[in-house]
Amino acid sequence: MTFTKSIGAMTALIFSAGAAFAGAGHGDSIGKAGDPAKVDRIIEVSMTEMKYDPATITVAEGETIKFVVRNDGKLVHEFNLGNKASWGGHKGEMQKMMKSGMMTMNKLDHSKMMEGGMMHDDPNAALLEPGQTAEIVWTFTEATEMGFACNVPGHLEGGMVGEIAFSGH
Ligand SMILES: [Cu+2]
Repeated sequence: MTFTKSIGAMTALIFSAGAAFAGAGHGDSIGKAGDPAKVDRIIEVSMTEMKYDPATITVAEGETIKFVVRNDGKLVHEFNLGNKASWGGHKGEMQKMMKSGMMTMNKLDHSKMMEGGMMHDDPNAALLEPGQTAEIVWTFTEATEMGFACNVPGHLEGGMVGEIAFSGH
C-alpha cells in the first residue's frame, strides 16, 4: 500500500479507526486452532537435528494452514507454534519430563506423560519421536511476531527455531 492510499483508507475508516489500526499493526495473538474442514493450504515441515525445513514459512492474516510435520531426525523433536514468551513457559515442563523419564533423547513414554499430566496434546504443538508424523491445523488471526520452535532441552538454544512471516507486513 502506498502512503497516499493508506491516508485515504484512514480517512474512510475514521469511525472504525481502532479496527483499522489493529489490522495495520502487529498484534500479540499467535492465532487459534483451525477448522480442519476449512484449510487454505497444506505445508509439509521436516524436522532434523537441529533444524526445520522450511525454516521460514510465510502466511497471510486470516489464513488457515494444515502443517504436516514429520520427524526425519534421530532425536525427539517438537514443532511448537508460539513466541518467546510461550516457549519460555514450556521449557520448564520439558525439563521436568526429561528428569522424570517421561521423555528420553529419542523416545516418549506416553503412559508416564499421561500420569504426569503432560500429554502435550495442545493444538499448537506436536512432540514427535523419530519417524512420526502429525498434523496441526492453525488459523493465523493477526500479524504478530511468532514462529515455531523445539522445546526439547537444548534444541531451541541449538538453533531449532523457525520464523512465521506475514505477507504484506
Ligand atoms: Cu528438537
